[in-house]
Amino acid sequence: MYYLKKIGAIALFGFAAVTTANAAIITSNDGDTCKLGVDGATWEVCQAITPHSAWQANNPLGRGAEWISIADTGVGGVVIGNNEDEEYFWAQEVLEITEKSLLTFDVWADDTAQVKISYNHHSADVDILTLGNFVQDGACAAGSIGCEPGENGHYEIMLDVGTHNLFVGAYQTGGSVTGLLYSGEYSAVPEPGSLALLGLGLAGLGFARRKTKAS
Ligand SMILES: [Ca+2]
Ligand SMILES: [Ca+2]
Ligand SMILES: [Ca+2]
Repeated sequence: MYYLKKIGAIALFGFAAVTTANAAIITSNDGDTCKLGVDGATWEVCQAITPHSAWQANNPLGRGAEWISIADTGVGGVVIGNNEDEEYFWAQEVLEITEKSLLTFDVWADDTAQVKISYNHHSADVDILTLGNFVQDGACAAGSIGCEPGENGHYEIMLDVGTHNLFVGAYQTGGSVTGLLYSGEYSAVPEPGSLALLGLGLAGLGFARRKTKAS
């Protein structure tokens, strides 16, 4: 019986090591940096804004994300001019990845957004994940990426070890309010080596169970 407990403990330890390493959440509202979408603009702290009633509510997916902007461009704030040629502002997330990880990420924007990711800080090597959607409906873009519930862009991306910059750029195209909301998380993906170790632990547990039953 002691033998069984010992193997069970080893299997549990292996499982915990696989699932908890290198995990983090990413939200809009926790001291993010934003900059205007013009040449030479500098990064500054983004600010929370008052959401429009048509927008996806704050705290989508339960991680505490809130609507942000580079200025008070929410309900009751200033109104920015339309521009389909250039993002009004960008928000940035810096992801320090220490083990190969799966990033899941959801973005809402008024009126729409471009999303891109770069490997290494200030790298010119940028992958554009989504371009702006300039088809408008009653509230911001028609579909993804828009501001209403269900109009989010959704991403599931494997990230190699290193520093990655995730950029979300908001376009103002339909007048009135403008802003961004995003929520995501990343966690380490088990390497084949640790999966094999976990499998061995579980196999050992099953063997010990059978042995206990027989005796
Ligand atoms: Ca953040
Ligand atoms: Ca819409
Ligand atoms: Ca707008």
